[in-house]
Amino acid sequence: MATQLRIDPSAVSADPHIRHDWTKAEAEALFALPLNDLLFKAQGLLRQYFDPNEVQLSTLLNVKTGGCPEDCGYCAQSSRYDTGLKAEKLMALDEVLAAAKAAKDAGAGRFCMGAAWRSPKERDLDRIVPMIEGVKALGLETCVTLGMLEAAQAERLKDAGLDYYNHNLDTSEEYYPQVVSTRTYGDRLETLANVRDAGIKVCCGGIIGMGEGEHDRASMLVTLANLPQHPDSVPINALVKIEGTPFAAEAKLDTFDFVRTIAVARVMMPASMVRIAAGRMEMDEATQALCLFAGANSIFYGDKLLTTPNPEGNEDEALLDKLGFKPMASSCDKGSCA
Ligand code: SAM
Ligand code: DTB
Ligand code: SF4
Repeated sequence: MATQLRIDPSAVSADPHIRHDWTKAEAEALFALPLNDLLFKAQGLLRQYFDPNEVQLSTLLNVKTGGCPEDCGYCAQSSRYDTGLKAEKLMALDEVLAAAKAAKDAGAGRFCMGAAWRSPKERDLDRIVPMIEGVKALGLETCVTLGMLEAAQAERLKDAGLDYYNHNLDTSEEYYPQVVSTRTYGDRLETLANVRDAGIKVCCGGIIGMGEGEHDRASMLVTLANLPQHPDSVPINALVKIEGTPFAAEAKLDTFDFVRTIAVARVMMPASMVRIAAGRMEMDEATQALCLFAGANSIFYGDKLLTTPNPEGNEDEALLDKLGFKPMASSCDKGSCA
């Protein structure tokens, strides 16, 4: 469990709030609550498990851009869609470490490296391992998202000192065929199991605003919460509409649907970090403040996500300052990430 938890981690399994037997009806009932009742519940749980005035800051870097063979219908990097993105080679180690150092200097606690791969090859991992080691040596928590992972590959990343692996469910199992056809929901769950079994912390969430219904959002959160362990990090992405992809013309997501998804995630996985992931460029300050009240306690920090813009660091700093939030210390600062 994250070192930032307020309660004794050994007490977590005996904790009635940490459940793995959620039903879809229960999750849908949470979504259906009057907003104030849902927010009150979520904020109360946030306060039991975390300092409510701390926000975890993760910086993203796309170390391998574009040219991906997968057909994920939301993605700028799929070679199946003409999104205007130019494919690039895997970045050089020194460039990655320079970006990580800049992120650390700007106040990030975690550095997440993404690659537009279906799954990494061994020779890819030969290049990723020194990146993990180098970023960790800078005193940052490390996260990578490289696609599907075999058990032995997960072990190799664990040995390199990797803290988190990001692999999202993206949506509900029912809606999933509308989004991706080149890998199954079962493939995703298998990767998550390989990561968990290797002892790497799991970062897993999804995307809201791809035409799914509230029952799909509820269903995805049930799958996440009923995993053998709650993911340590739960990124909730608002779809960033990418020209050329099948979801480019999707209707605008209602703000409160996003806020409710954050709040239900907080209620169902109270000891996990819940992140306002992609989509903050479209959110005004009040919406972001509401998400933070609804139980979110993590953001992507830095002016770029993978291929699309994110608010500038100084804008985020100003907003967090105005709201009285402090950056959460990374486990490295507390001496447990060496
Ligand atoms: N290729 C790897 C994979 O698919 O696992 C790693 C990178 S992938 C881009 C990571 C996650 O980012 C996706 O699973 C999806 O949830 C999220 N994502 C990608 N494009 C997005 C978009 N346009 N809007 C919102 N979230 C997006
Ligand atoms: C996650 O859940 N969201 C991040 C990260 N994990 C890798 C990615 C967001 C991508 C947004 C679209 C883009 O920049 O291409
Ligand atoms: Fe490739 Fe990942 Fe984008 Fe899917 S989400 S197309 S696997 S980069």
